[in-house]
Amino acid sequence: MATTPSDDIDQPAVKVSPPKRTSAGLPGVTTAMRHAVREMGPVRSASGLLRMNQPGGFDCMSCAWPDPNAPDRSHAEFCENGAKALASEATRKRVRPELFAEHSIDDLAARDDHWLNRQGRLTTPMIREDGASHYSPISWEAAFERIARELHGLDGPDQAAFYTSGRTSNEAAFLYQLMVRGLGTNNLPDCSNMCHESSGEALGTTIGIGKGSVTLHDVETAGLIIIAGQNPGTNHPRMLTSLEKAKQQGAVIVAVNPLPEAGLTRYRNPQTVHGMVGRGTRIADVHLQVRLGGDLGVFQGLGKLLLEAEEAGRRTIGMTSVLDHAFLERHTAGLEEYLDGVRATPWSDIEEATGLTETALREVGELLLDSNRTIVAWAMGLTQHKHAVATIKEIVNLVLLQGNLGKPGAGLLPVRGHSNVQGDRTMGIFEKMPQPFLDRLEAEFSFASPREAGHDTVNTIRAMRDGRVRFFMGMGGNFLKAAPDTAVTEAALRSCAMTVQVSTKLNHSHLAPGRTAIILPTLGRSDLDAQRTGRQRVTVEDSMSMVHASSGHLPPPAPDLLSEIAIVCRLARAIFHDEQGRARPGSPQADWQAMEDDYRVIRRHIEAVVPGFVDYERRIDAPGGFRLPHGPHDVRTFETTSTKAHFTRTPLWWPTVPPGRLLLQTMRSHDQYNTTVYGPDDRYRGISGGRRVVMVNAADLLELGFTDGDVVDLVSEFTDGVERRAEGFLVVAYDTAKGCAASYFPETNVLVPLDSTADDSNTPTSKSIVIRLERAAT
Ligand SMILES: Nc1nc2c(c(=O)[nH]1)N[C@H]1C(S)=C(S)[C@@H](COP(=O)(O)OP(=O)(O)OC[C@H]3O[C@@H](n4cnc5c(=O)[nH]c(N)nc54)[C@H](O)[C@@H]3O)O[C@H]1N2
Ligand SMILES: Nc1nc2c(c(=O)[nH]1)N[C@H]1C(S)=C(S)[C@@H](COP(=O)(O)OP(=O)(O)OC[C@H]3O[C@@H](n4cnc5c(=O)[nH]c(N)nc54)[C@H](O)[C@@H]3O)O[C@H]1N2
Ligand code: SF4
Ligand SMILES: [Mo]
Repeated sequence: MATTPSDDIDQPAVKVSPPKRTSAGLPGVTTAMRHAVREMGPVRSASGLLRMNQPGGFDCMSCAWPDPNAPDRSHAEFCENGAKALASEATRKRVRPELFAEHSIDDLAARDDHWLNRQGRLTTPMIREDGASHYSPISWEAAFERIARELHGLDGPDQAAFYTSGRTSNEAAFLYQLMVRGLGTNNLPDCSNMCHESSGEALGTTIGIGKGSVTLHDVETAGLIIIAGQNPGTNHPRMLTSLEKAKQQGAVIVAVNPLPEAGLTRYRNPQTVHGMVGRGTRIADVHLQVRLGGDLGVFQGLGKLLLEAEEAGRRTIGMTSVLDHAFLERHTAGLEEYLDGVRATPWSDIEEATGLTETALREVGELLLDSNRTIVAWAMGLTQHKHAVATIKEIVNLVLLQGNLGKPGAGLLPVRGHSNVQGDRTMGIFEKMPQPFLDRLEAEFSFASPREAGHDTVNTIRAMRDGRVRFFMGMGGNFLKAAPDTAVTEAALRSCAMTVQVSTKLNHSHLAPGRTAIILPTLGRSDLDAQRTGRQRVTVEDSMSMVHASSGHLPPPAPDLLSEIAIVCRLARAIFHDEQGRARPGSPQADWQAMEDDYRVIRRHIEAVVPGFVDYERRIDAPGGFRLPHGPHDVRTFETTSTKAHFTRTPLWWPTVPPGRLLLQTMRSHDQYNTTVYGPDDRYRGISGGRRVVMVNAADLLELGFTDGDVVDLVSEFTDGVERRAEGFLVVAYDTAKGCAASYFPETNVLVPLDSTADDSNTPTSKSIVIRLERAAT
């Protein structure tokens, strides 16, 4: 039986107060400044915050929400959580070799995520030798040499896997994938596999491009915006500014969420004086309190209502019918089959799947008829379910019906998480990159790229567990804590011959070492990056395909820290060059030294390999950068097999839960960035002082025989018969949909079975875990 590590049981005194109805505003600004000044001191705080998201400054490292056009930017173009992310990265605290000498790996492993993060920035390359209890310092060159030697000693390149988290710049990501493919493997798992993979898969197969279609201008001029499975007040705070603008121009907003999230109910914009003191804007006009996993039913129900209205001879506002027949005829395929499916789905099933009434859905159906510019936005509440891909395809169906794709103010908006997760994909961080990309990569660097698909995240864990992968490298991220089934993932990492982590901060992935383990500290976004040819800039791509420059300016935490790019270039030289410094036969023909010295050289290679980057260097001189082409949005072209957008017919499915059990979602608090815990509070939800909390509907508690304030174990039940257990959670009666519970990740990742993944995207189903509550042993 799997249990949570006892280290996490760090629950000073949980306090629960009524959830907030308003987000941000003055309390948000105060919290942000407190964090910033405590970590960075007043001078660094001011200097850092004023250059965040500004032309010539650095891109916020937190989420992937885009920046407004340069003329529309304010001097403080950041939010509370952006400020916390900067404070965490630009802290003045340092992890020095002494910390590793003082604390054994086991000792550090017993600390919680918050404690580890508080130790500060990593400064020195460290190694854990086979059998050692502690990490000790190693020189950069020796570290690269050890890694290269380990890689050369493998039976084949597919015994290695190279993870990427989504903060890595375009330039670093491009070189990293080149190095990995140069070695001969496509084992490039990334955080996207656990995040928006379902969106990429659904959009790729239906509209021919796995990215969202809308621009910031579209959001601000939409007539109706449906936000499903997303908590922007915490995770994409500046989205609220755009939503507020949209509302001022008459947009109606619908939230589809099992929880009444604060930012969606009322929002105070801290960037306007009015926002600081006023009552704020009510963002969502309608809240559909859907059951976890009920969204396929929601979108099928809405499609059914549009069909019904069409058959009744009604019209979408500004159109001559409900459906956009000209668009459907010209640009789509599969409409009839889809409509047959929708017709055949009974309302009783839709009501059961969603936990909503037909009447509630009818209200939103009317809103759809009142708008000819509709956007659907979504995030993890939709992507991390067994039927996530089908659900997102159902969103595409709904959007296509009224022609809401490729016209202003309308479209599809998967809101990305990590600040450059979309860019990393564009650069080739993908275990199954399309063949034309590999063709161009080969041509540019005169080598033979591997062609067979590699391992994604879940398959990497399986391969390590089974001894097929023996080398793991993480370019950022915290694989151990972000991945599902913590106990299995930990054993998998520990079974490797070598693990290597390129990191800014200490985390638990450093503390589940392979036989030999190496930590390579690196520069973050806000750090000045100076190379032989001078100060460098890197580029990133946001959720809306805008590519722009980012350059840090703060003095780095240690003088000899290397950038991610320098790390890849030096490691590649160690791998691909022989003792005489000559390139080994078959390796990519690349001048790694020139690329390390001058990042413009990397961008020239990117320009040759990745479509849409023509005139790269000049176009990032523009303050907001440039937008990559998006066929469906820009010109209504679809790179699918039929050159049309595809409707999909999916039988209605929803997760069912045996009696006495609940469906658990694992989500983020307001005080964390994924596995980085900034503090123990979740202000908007009224929870403070601890994270081991499970929110359950009061009626469910009554039925299950528990009360608010009980302490319970969460026991996950899965078809593999293994009982996974997370101990000691405080029960909080909370306004969530009936039958559903909510708790925070990463403490609950121990409950997510490795084999419970989404169909077609293999994303762990972190938002639907069947659990039972058990009274905790006292
Ligand atoms: N401050 C901060 N910002 C972040 C992050 C962070 O950790 N902290 N993480 C970044 C990353 S990598 C990502 S991917 C994004 C994540 O951004 P979100 O997707 O907003 O993150 P989650 O906390 O997982 O929230 C999921 C939301 O979906 C709802 N939900 C859960 N299940 C369902 C469902 O079945 N149906 C519906 N309709 N709703 C559901 C939850 O109630 C919650 O409101 O944020 C990014 N930004
Ligand atoms: N149960 C559950 N599990 C989930 C999720 C969920 O909702 N529920 N969400 C999933 C999602 S959406 C995601 S994206 C993943 C996130 O998975 P990851 O991206 O792997 O995790 P993070 O916590 O963002 O990684 C934090 C670490 O990144 C390192 N880091 C920070 N900045 C930099 C940098 O600039 N360079 C380098 N090299 N390192 C840096 C620091 O050392 C820090 O400790 O987690 C997934 N796991
Ligand atoms: S909305 Fe996201 S990108 Fe913008 S400042 Fe806030 S955390 Fe950073
Ligand atoms: Mo994510």
